[in-house]
Amino acid sequence: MTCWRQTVHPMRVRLPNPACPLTSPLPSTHDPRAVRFPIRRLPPFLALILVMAALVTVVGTAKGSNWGALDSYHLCTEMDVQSQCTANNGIHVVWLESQLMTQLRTATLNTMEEDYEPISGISAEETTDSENTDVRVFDSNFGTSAYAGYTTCASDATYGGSGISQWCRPHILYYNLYFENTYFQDAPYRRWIACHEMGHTFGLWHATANNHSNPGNSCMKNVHYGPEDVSTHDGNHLEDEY
Ligand SMILES: [Ca+2]
Ligand SMILES: [Zn+2]
Repeated sequence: MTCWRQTVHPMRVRLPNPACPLTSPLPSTHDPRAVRFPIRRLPPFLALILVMAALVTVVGTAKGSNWGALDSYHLCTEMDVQSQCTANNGIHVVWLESQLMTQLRTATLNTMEEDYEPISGISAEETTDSENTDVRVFDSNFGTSAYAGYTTCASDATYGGSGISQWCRPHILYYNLYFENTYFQDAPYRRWIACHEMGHTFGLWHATANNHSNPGNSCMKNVHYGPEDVSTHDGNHLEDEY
């Protein structure tokens, strides 16, 4: 969905699409077609109030709600591709099966170290103990109709927490080897999907305009060849939660 539409001549101003959420980005003031708000014509106190209100809005959208087991669609579910919750806390020890496709192993370890470890309150380290682990990583051929990757609760998972903080441990992270010779041959694709699936195990949902201040910057964007890194928004979100 395009969240800004452009009128025809002679005004050529961009107007918000009424079908879009209020969190859509404002038109850039560097864009000569954008409407410039006549703030300088307002009394100073009124201008100040408007600026403060804008700041509150920015802070508010930076904490959008794409995290946790928030509603009936985002719950800890055993062996269900729609499962969405978190492992028990921000400390993840991750076990990777020995026959995991080498390039997927590398992408997974890289996103743990480069994307998630630097986040305050988060730890993501490899373990050789498949039993005492937060996430088990597998690959298998699930066929063409399955997702390229997904996460779910293990069949022997322990459950805990309540409400938004509901968790299951261990999580399972699957890569679908149906795409071994297509998508998975592409390094940017591997970086995106590893960051994306690992984000799910930390409780992140897909980034949309409704729940993320800048979804286009997030590896939680649910598109192939999406961004390869954790967005500032999602990193801040995880710092807040853990
Ligand atoms: Ca843990
Ligand atoms: Zn996803």
